[in-house]
Amino acid sequence: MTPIKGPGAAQSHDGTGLRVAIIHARWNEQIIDALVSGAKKQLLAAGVTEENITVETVPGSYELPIGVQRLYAASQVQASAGEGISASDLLSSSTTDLKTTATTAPKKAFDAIIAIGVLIKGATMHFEYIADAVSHGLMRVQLDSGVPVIFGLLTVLTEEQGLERAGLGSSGMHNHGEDWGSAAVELGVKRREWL
Ligand code: DLZ
Repeated sequence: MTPIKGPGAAQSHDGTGLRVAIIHARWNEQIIDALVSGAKKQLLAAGVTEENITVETVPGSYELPIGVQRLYAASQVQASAGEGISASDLLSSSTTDLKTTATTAPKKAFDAIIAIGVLIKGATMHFEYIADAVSHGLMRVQLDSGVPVIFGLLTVLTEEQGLERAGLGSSGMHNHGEDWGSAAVELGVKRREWL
């Protein structure tokens, strides 16, 4: 029986030819690593090739919106210039530099970007401010740019809640990163159809 909570019955989408970026914060590394692995596993299972998956990091979740924006804009410049570029170059180069960077990777703009972070509530208001800013920032980037940005931000009250949602707890909860990988493929495919 399909559970009430969650995205309903599983849909199958062919990710062949899609190019997807995963950008993740480095805070709360154990949980992050499992979520990134789960997302990547689903991308590969849907037919996205290893060379079409770019993984990049930022220090904390607060940096996710600018990271997504830069990665996507740079990949668009690269695509229009007919060039390839490495993930670290994408984040470190200016737009002008990117036009002359040597080719190392596939040449199309990203079809979807998964932003992954784990915010754990502390004793101050930090959590609320960052969660609000990142949520709005990611939505703004996806609507301004038109590229699907998958919301992989866990906002949990305890470390245990984060571990559970990364499939590392004792309750048997699944790894939410897998859902995000599937969502990226679905949105990448549907976005092409909606053009
Ligand atoms: C500062 C901070 C704190 C307190 N907690 C987290 C967290 O739980 N998860 C996370 O991803 N990042 C955290 N950060 C770092 C901020 O996101 C950001 O990197 C710094 O404030 C620098 O802009």
